[in-house]
Amino acid sequence: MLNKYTKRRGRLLFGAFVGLSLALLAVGCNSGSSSTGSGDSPSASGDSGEKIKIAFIVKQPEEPWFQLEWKFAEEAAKQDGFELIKLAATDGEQVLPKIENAATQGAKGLIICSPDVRLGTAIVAKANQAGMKLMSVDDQLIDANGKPLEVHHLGISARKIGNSVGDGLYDEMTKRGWKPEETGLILVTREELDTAKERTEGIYEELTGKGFPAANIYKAPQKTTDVPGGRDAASVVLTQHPNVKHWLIGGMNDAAVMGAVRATETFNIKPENVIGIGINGDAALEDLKKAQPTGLFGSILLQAKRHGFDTADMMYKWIKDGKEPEKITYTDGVLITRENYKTVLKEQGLAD
Ligand code: FCA
Repeated sequence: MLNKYTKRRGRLLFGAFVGLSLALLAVGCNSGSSSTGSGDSPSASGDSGEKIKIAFIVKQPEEPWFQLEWKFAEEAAKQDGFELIKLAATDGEQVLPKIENAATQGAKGLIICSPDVRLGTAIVAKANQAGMKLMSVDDQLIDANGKPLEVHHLGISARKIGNSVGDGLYDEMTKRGWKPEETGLILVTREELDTAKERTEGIYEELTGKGFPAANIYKAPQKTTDVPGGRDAASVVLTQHPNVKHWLIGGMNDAAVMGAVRATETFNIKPENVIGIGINGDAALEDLKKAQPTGLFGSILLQAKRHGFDTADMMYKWIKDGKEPEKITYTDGVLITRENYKTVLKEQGLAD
């Protein structure tokens, strides 16, 4: 009887010891995590002790613009102490699997520039299902009816930036003394993407508003949004209009305009008869740096840092402190040419 009692008490004591040890171990783990210096708390990271993870999915990883966005998002990761998961989804089919991949890796937030914005509803559903906060960057997500979704977004003031391109083209055309009736505009378009449509409409309205003849504006729809896509689209226009004396070129970004400039070279049109102004300030730099001027006159330099660093930093604060980002943020840009690009890049912290 005494023996039995002692045994039971022994078991109880052993149980209490194990329980206490486990509790101490748990405390130990938690205090260990808060001393990692990452600044994340167990509630912020979801499970105790892990760094917050944020996924950044881009549609064209080969485009310098998206490399810059990633670079600046990395800077935010370093500053804030979160882990950045960089993923590329180059076509619509890759989008949902890449989001799943991010979720499996433990991402608590997702920033996306989708190769197909019409997947908006599915992207929102997938992010919700995975418990990830969601922001779109550059290209706004839309629903099945083409209506923008209420997803936190950071993009460019597309129409205004298009207006700046139109303004720059008109200004340079006037400086060169070209007659509008002897000048054509190749407008490389991508109308299925809203931000692209707004940009090229902005170019169109600015030029026609200044008196440039609408009849001399030739739309060149691009099949792919890269340099070859711009080149092929422009080649069609150049073939159809061999008698135009001078050419202006505009499009949704540098790649589109660079492609069109390359096409004018193939058609043996002299650079002094071509004024191309891009958007982004990325691929265009290649031409601006060349010793001899090409038809690429300039580009509207966008604020890649705000698109990469700010989105990632906003996402981090949203996850960690529950601080919701602005619903919509629009950024603007500034014209760079051979004359000013070095100074402007330096001012913006983008010089090599
Ligand atoms: C779109 C374009 C990019 C860049 C960005 C701001 O995503 O494809 O080149 O202009 O908007």
